[in-house]
Amino acid sequence: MVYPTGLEPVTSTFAGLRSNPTELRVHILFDASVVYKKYVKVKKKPIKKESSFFLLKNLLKKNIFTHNRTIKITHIMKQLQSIRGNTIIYSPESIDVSIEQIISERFSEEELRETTLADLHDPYLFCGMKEAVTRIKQAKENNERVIIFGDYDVDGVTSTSILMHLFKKLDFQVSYRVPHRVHDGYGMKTKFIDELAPLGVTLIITVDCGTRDVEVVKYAKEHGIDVIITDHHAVPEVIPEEAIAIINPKRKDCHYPFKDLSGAGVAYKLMMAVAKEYMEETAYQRYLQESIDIAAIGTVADCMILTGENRIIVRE
Ligand SMILES: [Mn+2]
Repeated sequence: MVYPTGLEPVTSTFAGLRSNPTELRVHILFDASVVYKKYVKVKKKPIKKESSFFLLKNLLKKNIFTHNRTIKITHIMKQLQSIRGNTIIYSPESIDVSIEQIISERFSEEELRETTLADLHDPYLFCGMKEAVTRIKQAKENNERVIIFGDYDVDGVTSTSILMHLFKKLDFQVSYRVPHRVHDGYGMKTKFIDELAPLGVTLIITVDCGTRDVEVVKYAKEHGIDVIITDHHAVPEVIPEEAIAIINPKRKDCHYPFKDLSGAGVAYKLMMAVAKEYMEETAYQRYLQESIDIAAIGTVADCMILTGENRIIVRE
């Protein structure tokens, strides 16, 4: 199904949907807020304090979005819910019908196929995975100081913790750096290199960020620090070629079969590849199962679509 720009399916709230009907409310409001944001962006209007739902209603009145699906949302709302302020109340008898309806409209059979941990793709399908693992093993051999550089949001923090946990378990000399949302902002900065180089750090592994940090990676290299990037954000024209590896499913030259992993999902894939090097099969499988909860939190918090590998991560 093709959606108009800005109305892509927002599906994370489907987790636990069947058991918890209140999820539908969240879901519809979330859809409305996507429309709202898009509208504000397109029209460059200042954000008013109206609820996103009323805004959606106004938008529909103005016929700005005439796509079938938007109309369907209002249809569902009218049919099943009464509206009081920002709260939508719907009749419990008809809820299952609407959930089925939404799910069948939004997903193909294949996307909803039941899958298990064994269905996770081989991490080596990622461009750069081999180079990353080789460099990480070298860091272990030389007892180098390694930094996991993360992000301040839930996806960034869970990504950081996935690799921190593994590296500590494997006895690396490892620590982490998560930027401050207000004081530092998103992504790597040269000031972090100035901070980390004197501490003898020789390897930085980014999680949930780094794909755009061309200058910083160059600067790091000049200061004796290698950088491995793991990220899931959009890939710009110019990428930090001087990085040891750029593991990002959105790279055009990366043929990894699932493009919609969260930062935590990508960190989990690197964890899989590194853990495999140091663990027996049983211990490895147990470790994958133990750490998948953290990846699930990052996946849901970053509002990733719940199909393919994301579905496995969240279900398991
Ligand atoms: Mn993220």
